[in-house]
Amino acid sequence: MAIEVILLDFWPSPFGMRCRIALHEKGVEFEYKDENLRNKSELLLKMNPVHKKIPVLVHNDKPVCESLIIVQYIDEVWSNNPLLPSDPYERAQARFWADYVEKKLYDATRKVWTTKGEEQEAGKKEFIEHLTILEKQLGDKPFFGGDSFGYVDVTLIPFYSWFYALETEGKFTIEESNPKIIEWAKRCMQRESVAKALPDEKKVHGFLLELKKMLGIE
Ligand code: GS8
Repeated sequence: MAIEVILLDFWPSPFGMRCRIALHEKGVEFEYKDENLRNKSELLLKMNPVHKKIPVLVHNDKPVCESLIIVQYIDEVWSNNPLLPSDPYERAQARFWADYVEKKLYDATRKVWTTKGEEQEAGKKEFIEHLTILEKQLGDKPFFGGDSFGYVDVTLIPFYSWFYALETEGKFTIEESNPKIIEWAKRCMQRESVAKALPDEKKVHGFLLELKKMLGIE
């Protein structure tokens, strides 16, 4: 019988991590395939011919692409341990904040590690501004959706595995500006689904240094 669930992924990808966390949360068994993005597999090109990017969830031979769409799909197919709230208004709010993370955070992280001097300072400022807005939204709740771990947490927590690399490259400390985000991240890390899905922060930093070399960034 064909493997029911395959995840085409790349280990340092925050987008891939979202899908891993969601699958772990649901207790879904899956085959994990780590792609070489410089030499993409036939399967990846076939399953995501439009963007040719990971992550791709292949469910019964049918692909689902784009991490946030994949997480929502997982939540709908395996309905145990729901990630999105059932109330339509609450769902809309969760989607709004996931969309905020999506639109703002990745680009800001890139500015922190691909630039230097004034540009890097501006990148750090931007990144912290986004985290501060998210921190306000979190407030005193344990998780973004309240008492239980959910969709916005899944969307944001993968970036935590990049914090050490960003802090080292950017020479700053996120805890100084955003202590509540760090507390929240540590809380998320206590979940098996998250701890299993996120790579070691030093390994991510090593990867980033390699990437910088490859891109010719000093
Ligand atoms: C982003 C996926 C992506 O950038 C999502 O799934 O949420 N919006 C998409 N994937 C990257 C690796 S992570 O940086 C990728 O597959 N890049 C390969 C390429 O661009 O050739």
